[in-house]
Amino acid sequence: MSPTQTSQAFPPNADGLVVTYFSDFYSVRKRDGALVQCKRKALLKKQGLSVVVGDFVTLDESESSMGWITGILPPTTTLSKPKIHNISHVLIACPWQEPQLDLRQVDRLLTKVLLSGLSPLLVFTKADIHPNDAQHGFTLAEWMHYYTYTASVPTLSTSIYDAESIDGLKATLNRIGGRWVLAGVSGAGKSSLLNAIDPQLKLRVNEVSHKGGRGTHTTRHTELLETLNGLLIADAPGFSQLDFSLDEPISIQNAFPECQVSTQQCPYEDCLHVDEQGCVIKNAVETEGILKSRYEHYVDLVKEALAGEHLRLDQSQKTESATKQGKSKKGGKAVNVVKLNPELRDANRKENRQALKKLEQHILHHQRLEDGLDYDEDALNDEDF
Ligand SMILES: Nc1nc2c(ncn2[C@@H]2O[C@H](COP(=O)(O)OP(=O)(O)OP(=O)(O)O)[C@@H](O)[C@H]2O)c(=O)[nH]1
Ligand SMILES: [Mg+2]
Ligand SMILES: [Zn+2]
Repeated sequence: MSPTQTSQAFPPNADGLVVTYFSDFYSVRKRDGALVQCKRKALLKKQGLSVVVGDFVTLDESESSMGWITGILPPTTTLSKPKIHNISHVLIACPWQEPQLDLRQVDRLLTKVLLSGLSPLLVFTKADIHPNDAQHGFTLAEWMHYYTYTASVPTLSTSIYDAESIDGLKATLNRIGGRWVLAGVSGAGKSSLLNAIDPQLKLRVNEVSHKGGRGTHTTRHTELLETLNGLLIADAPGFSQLDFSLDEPISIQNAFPECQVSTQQCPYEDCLHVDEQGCVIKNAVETEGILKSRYEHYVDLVKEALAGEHLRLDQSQKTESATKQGKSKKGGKAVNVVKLNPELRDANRKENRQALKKLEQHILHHQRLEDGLDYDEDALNDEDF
């Protein structure tokens, strides 16, 4: 990383940028481009401040052999999986084949990215493997068309064996600029893509297991790299599930342009477009260009957000009744409740809790299956110094 390129990205009061962590140490790129291995000052730990890749930090370099991180500048953006701060763009690597195309995962990722205020670029990787075969009803070119024009997401396809596609990706990244992180399942070809963009990076890659059709979690740590032409981009371990803590189910539609309509068109002001009778979006599925599978992914996310909202509601009611004696549960804090269909609204608490428990178990089960038991980036990142 050259000094000039690195320092351009620095806020004036920062001494360094955390580019990765390993074992007990954080690697910090300084203003002059030099790399210094650092530990976190005990005071930061006492204050509960953890250091994350992408953080701008202040340093104490009085010891010659290593540095100490003394302060962390407030991040402008945060992403929890992969854990990284201060990025502006997310390159979502979606393998067309090997591992199997998983558009549910793509829509979850896109939602998380968009609702986090970051900008996505969707890249279908491994475009050399049977691009004209239909998957979930469409060829690669057709899916690209759908995501570009209906879902309004910038979309590219790449193959590491096709120099033209890599040049196209490089040109797009350079045109957009900013600080990037790669996201996508293990084996999607994230590290391979970075090696193709800049062969000097020499990142480790590994074959997708033929038996399970999954990646092997080759990349174990998130690392912010600078490519030959000065682009800051982080490689990250593959993951399948995301920590979703969505505030409001109604916000999910902001990530699905197909599900946005004016209030005149839908009979309900805050329509979730899930179970409401006469909802125009529900009626438009398949008939007017809203793809059934994409709508299903939307509904899944809304239900997940609803489950989260029920939990929070339940918890806040418990707190209210515990702290405000004599006040009925229903008389507690006013909560902005979204409109539910009568079935959901009338379901009793016990049923809700059972449904939520099932949903949580389902999510946990898939997370454990897909993440692999040996992989826990959070645990790795929570090392104490
Ligand atoms: N056919 C084909 N294979 C590719 C392409 N890109 C990557 N691969 C292969 O896919 C496998 C996985 O690639 P990686 O780059 O290790 O994937 P990753 O997303 O970094 O995986 P993790 O580090 O485990 O998250 C390797 O065997 C690569 O050679 C591509 O464009 N076409
Ligand atoms: Mg990798
Ligand atoms: Zn509606």
